[in-house]
Amino acid sequence: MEKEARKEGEPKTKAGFVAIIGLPNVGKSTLLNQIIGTKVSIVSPKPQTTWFNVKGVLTRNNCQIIFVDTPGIHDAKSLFNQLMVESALKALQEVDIVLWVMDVTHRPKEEEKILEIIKKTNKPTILVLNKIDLIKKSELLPLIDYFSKLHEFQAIIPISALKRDGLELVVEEIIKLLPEGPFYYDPSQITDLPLRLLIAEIIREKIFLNTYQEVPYSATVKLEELREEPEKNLIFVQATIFIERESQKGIIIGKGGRMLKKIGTLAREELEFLLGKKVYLELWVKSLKGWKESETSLKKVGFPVFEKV
Ligand SMILES: Nc1nc2c(ncn2[C@@H]2O[C@H](COP(=O)(O)OP(=O)(O)OP(=O)(O)O)[C@@H](O)[C@H]2O)c(=O)[nH]1
Ligand SMILES: [Mg+2]
Repeated sequence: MEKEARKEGEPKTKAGFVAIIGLPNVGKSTLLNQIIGTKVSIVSPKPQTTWFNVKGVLTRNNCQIIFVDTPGIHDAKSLFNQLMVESALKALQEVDIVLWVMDVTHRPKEEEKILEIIKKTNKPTILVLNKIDLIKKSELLPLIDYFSKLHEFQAIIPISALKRDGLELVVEEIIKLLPEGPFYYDPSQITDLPLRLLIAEIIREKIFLNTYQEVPYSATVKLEELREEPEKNLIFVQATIFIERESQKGIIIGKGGRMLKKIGTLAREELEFLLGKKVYLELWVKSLKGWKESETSLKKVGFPVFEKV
């Protein structure tokens, strides 16, 4: 997060980091993608979809907002889940502004758990009440009233990330709070996620969307190869899906290979859209017992545990 000093005579710019914080499944990644205008962080109806911090950059005129999407904060028992929550808390420490996203269909008491952590940071915080498309307008005012009494927020903004309702207000409020300073990223850059990791994440999203119970939480994707084949006019992608138990192989591969084919087709279609080229996607499935249980094995499966915020 090093800044270069602004040179004399250059127009004044504003730039800063914003952590998107909240419980799992409240719509943090959806909000980021909708604001940025493209998918940089994967989304699913299941909690704990996001496993590490993902940055999305919005540059508009003389302002640059760097959003840090984080894993949902939850009661973490395993090392893996602790790493997830730690990265969210780390983001909270390092940013200029906090965007607390909550789900209006949850009980307010449930959501309130996050507030203690936010209060401790002492940073300007905007509360975003998400998923207002799911409730009646009359239910909204009491919620705003309830939360406004709990803490002095810079703003409380009801939105529907899914329907793109209220997003402009969120951006405007953040811009008001941005510190003066030079841009951190080239305005053409929209994420810090390396392409290899983004591709692996897109494949993981398809697993998350198509498998159930413990399977989506036991599977991770490592990109093994990414190369252009100009003579065939396509991009060759090879990835390994690591699962925790041999018995899960059957589920990921499916009867007659149908599940793997479905995951592969959905991922390939999205990758072709993303890369603007035909993609040949080859997926392998391997079991690696306890891949979530040590930092060494997490590194082996390509999980970015050692990445800085
Ligand atoms: N109806 C409705 N659904 C939404 C809205 N925003 C997000 N969702 C849905 O909520 C689910 C969770 O969205 P995510 O963006 O993955 O939530 P998250 O907070 O990033 O979740 P984790 O990464 O697991 O912490 C998905 O099914 C989204 O489509 C919204 O405004 N309205
Ligand atoms: Mg997420």
